[in-house]
Amino acid sequence: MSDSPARSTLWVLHGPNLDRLGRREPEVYGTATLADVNAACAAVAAEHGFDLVARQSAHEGDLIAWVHEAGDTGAAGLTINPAGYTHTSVALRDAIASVDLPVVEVHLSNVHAREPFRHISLTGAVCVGTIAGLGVEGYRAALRFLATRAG
Ligand code: DHK
Repeated sequence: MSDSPARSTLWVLHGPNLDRLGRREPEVYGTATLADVNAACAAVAAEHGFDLVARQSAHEGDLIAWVHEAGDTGAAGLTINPAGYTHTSVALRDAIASVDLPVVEVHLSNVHAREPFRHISLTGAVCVGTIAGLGVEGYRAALRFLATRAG
């Protein structure tokens, strides 16, 4: 895992409150910590010969800048859990649409089985696809898909 971009990188971006995984509503989000999620992603990336760049922020502008950076540095693909911004952020959606980069949206929980406001994703429509409800396995599946697609 690395925090600086290089060629042959896969990226994973985590939105607000995901730094609290493991102790945040574990009945909804599970018991894996963010470090566990990133380790699982790094393992899948390494299996396929990629470095992983993993970052988390509660700030919309950080996520937007990192989407641009992933695109501008030639990343092979990006997995993003925009968390609450999924349902609110036109700006993050526009950032994803602005880069020439395959992006997969992941949610730990099955957002479709939750409150109606979580049924709408502004960001999902500009992603290659969305995985929801599979917990950490959803990140692994997204990384595998992006690595295979790039390879
Ligand atoms: C994470 C969040 O923080 C919520 O705001 C989303 C998503 C769902 C998840 O399931 O990973 O609604």
